[in-house]
Amino acid sequence: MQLAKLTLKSVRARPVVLKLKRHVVARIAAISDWPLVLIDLFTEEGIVGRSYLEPYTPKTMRYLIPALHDLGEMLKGHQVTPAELYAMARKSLHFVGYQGLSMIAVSGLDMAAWDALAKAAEMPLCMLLGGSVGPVRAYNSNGLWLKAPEAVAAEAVELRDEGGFTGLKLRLGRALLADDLATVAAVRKSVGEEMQLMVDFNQGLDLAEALERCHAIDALGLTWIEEPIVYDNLDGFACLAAQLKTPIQIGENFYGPRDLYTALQKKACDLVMPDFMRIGGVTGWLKAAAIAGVAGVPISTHLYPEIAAHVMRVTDTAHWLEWQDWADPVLQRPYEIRNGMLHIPDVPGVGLEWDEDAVAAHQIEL
Ligand code: SMN
Ligand code: MG
Repeated sequence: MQLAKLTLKSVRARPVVLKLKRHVVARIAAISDWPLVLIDLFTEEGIVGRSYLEPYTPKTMRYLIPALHDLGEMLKGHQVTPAELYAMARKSLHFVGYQGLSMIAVSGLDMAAWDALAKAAEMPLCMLLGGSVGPVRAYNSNGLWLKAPEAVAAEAVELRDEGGFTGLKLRLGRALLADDLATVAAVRKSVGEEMQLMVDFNQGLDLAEALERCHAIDALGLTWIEEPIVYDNLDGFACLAAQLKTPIQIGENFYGPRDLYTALQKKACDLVMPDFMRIGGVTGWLKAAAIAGVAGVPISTHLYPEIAAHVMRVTDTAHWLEWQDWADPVLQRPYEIRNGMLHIPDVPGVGLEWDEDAVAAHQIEL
């Protein structure tokens, strides 16, 4: 079989907003409406590559969508060679800056390009990357926001039973430390000692408060403590990582592989968890995962569970996949979870196809 050459014809990006079943309630923000940018990368050969971006606030789509369309215009006529498209797209935004929305737009384009290429190769993306189709261990991150301890404990049982999960992530950072402690205790009681529990402060604390709170939970056997302080305070993270025995987890705010490299050099964390729209899509992930791999640092994924499952199959130090079903309402075939594992469908590409009726129902005017 020969891998057909593909030529980029155009890029279409559409804004949709979905209602979250369980609202995000974190120290730093509350979210009830979840924005998705649906990307279709059309080729002259008729193959369509698909990806989505989750930019947190619907307004952001006003800037992101024109940027994606501009990249499509610029790259029109170019062969769909993801590593080259990634480099060209980044360079075109060099003077604006490599981070922020520039990287987010490049990441969306990159993921759609890889999907197109895998479809042309008639194999699941994980196989094109040199791996095999198989299960990927996931924790459920669909809820457990800042609610009363008893409500969180009851929801933990619900989330465990959504797919036989062996790991759950709860959010901390309530006004009173005592309420955070009561929540962890209540969840332990409801789901048992065997369950792996991750906690995420969503950058909500200052360093002094983080030291106090992290020490207070350090003996609870938690799998990791995520982002207790603002994401770019690497010196602060290094201070926390040096003092605590629970692993410190960061990475959802790494913009590109070099941020991961810098964090490891500064000993700012024990674990890393890049996000696909910030690390640079599949291309950025592969570069970042190589750095984590040679450093021997376990790497987990942030959001984007479908693309995450494929790359985790070829990631040396693969740790946990973050499961969130938030894009499911616009997918023709949501991924399956069984026994705490995410199952990659054995279809060409990533396996993302839009349910166009659902898209029409949720598309918004910007
Ligand atoms: C998160 C994810 C999605 C929305 C808000 C916060 C969180 C995580 O940081 O790690 O899941
Ligand atoms: Mg987080």
